[in-house]
Amino acid sequence: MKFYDCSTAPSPRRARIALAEKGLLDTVERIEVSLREKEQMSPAFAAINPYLTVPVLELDDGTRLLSSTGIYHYLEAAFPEPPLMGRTAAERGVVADLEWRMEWDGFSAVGECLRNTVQGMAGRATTGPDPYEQIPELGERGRARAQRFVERFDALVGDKPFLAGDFYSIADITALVVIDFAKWIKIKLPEDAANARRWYEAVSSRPSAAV
Ligand SMILES: N[C@@H](CCC(=O)N[C@@H](CS)C(=O)NCC(=O)O)C(=O)O
Repeated sequence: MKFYDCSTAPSPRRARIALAEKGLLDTVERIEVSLREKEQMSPAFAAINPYLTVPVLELDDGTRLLSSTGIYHYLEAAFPEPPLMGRTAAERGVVADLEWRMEWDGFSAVGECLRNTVQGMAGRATTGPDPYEQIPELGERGRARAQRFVERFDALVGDKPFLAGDFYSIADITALVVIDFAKWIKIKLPEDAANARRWYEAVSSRPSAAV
């Protein structure tokens, strides 16, 4: 398999962690796409992913998976052990609910703030080929949403070892990446968020978190 990666960007980190948890990271050919150099906008990369984003996982039969979600689903189906999306039907539903929350309340909030405020993203307020202008109010709204996300995260974890319960899942992966991504806009877990901090310590000390 070929893995189109960017070592500094949050979304490919989600796929990298999942690959590492499945014990597959060393088996894929990794191709670094420099977002700093705008390599994702090149015609060569557009032929690989017309949405101009990383990660991309290219399977041995040539099928290309163009999102973290697609990659999570493929890995879980093709390499079921260890499970990352729940073991029972109910757990799978709970993980999917949490994963959506992490995407929407977390990832999209931080991205909304960053893309609408950082000067280098002027005219690039969304990913992809369309040149949307920044809207400063959306930057402020994204910051407020991201702040609420970190403040509510402690209650979401509660006294459970992991977000979905007693097992590690893609929801933990996405949440870890979101919380590290939020530092880019200077938003951190509150000092007194004991559950969230205990969870963060546990998930970020797994070997997969450092890949
Ligand atoms: N939800 C998508 C998001 C992919 C995405 O937005 N990736 C960013 C890096 S974190 C990207 O490729 N950005 C390209 C750009 O900014 O032009 C996924 O997880 O695959």
